[in-house]
Amino acid sequence: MKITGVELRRISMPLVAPFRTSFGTERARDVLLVRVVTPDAEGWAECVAMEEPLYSPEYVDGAADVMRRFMVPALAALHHVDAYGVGRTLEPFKGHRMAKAALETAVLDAQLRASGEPFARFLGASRDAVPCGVSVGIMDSIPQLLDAVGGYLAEGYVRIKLKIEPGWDVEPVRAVRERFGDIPLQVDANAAYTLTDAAHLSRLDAFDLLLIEQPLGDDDLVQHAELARRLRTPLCLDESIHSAAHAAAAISLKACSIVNIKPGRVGGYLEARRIHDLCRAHGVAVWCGGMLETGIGRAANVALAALPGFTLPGDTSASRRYYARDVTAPFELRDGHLAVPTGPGIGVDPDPAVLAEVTTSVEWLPA
Ligand code: SMG
Ligand code: MG
Repeated sequence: MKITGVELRRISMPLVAPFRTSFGTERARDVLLVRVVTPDAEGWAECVAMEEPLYSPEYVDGAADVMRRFMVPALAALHHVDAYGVGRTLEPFKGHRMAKAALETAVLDAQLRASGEPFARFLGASRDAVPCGVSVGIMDSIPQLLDAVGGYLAEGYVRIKLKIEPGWDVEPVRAVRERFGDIPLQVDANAAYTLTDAAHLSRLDAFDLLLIEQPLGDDDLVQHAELARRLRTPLCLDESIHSAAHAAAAISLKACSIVNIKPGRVGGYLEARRIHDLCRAHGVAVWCGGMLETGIGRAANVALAALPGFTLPGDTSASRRYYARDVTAPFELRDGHLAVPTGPGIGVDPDPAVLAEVTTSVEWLPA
């Protein structure tokens, strides 16, 4: 496959409700969609970089810039490109994994559409539907939180994740446990604590949580290992795992016993699959994280979540949990599950009319 050109399209997607985490409140996503055009097929992908560098160092304008300035020219110069070649070609450029992931995914989508193979089959999926959890933001009050959780449970979500931060941790968890009993429940701190909070965090042990996700800083692997020794609740890493090498280090250090896999964070679905394989071989459970994706990103995540090592429900919620109108046909929850797309490539297409309405800019980068 030779690349004809790459389209960078920005769309503005208002969320159905604000989503508050320890690092800020999302009200709308400014999404960068990538379309790779080849003579055989076109491929789509969604870049998960957020508007501001608060979850990770990447941000959406930076991702567009590094693609435009360095990555797309490097790929466009190749006489032949496939998904494996994207990673090799972009390796000299340090970091920028969300940008790399989007380009690799769009090339993989084009390649699989050309050969008629679904993403899930290419990755090695073993299921045709995946159980879904939902991530519940920090709220202004406990009654508001209980209403939100109650609503999601009524919709059928099989696991609840509560966002926590200092001042919003033990009490909301206790309230949810008291109201809803023995539901599968976990928490995510987005790096809001330090090791000096270990005694406080150990109060969460009383609530039989599935896991505590990323309590400490991104580069605090050693401290996470120490914290894991002091907690009964299993420790899961998100922001700290940028690659299979990081996952290997975390496992060796016993810094976590569970890994949240987000393809964008680790540079793409090929690296995500390597992390899955590594964790599975070590008996470390994995689950698929979320970055408030539209249907484009969600389709590929649901395919990944169907791999055999994804033994915990993911943050792969239905379209309506995020957007009143998705850019693809909406993903809908059935019995707590989302169906894995079966069509070639990511198996979904953006609706051109919706896309036209939400687009804020389009840039064509010819090869
Ligand atoms: O996609 O449902 C989703 C969001 C899941 O909580 C979620 N993501 O740290 O895991 C995480 C956060 C990162 C994005 S917050 C804007
Ligand atoms: Mg997280």
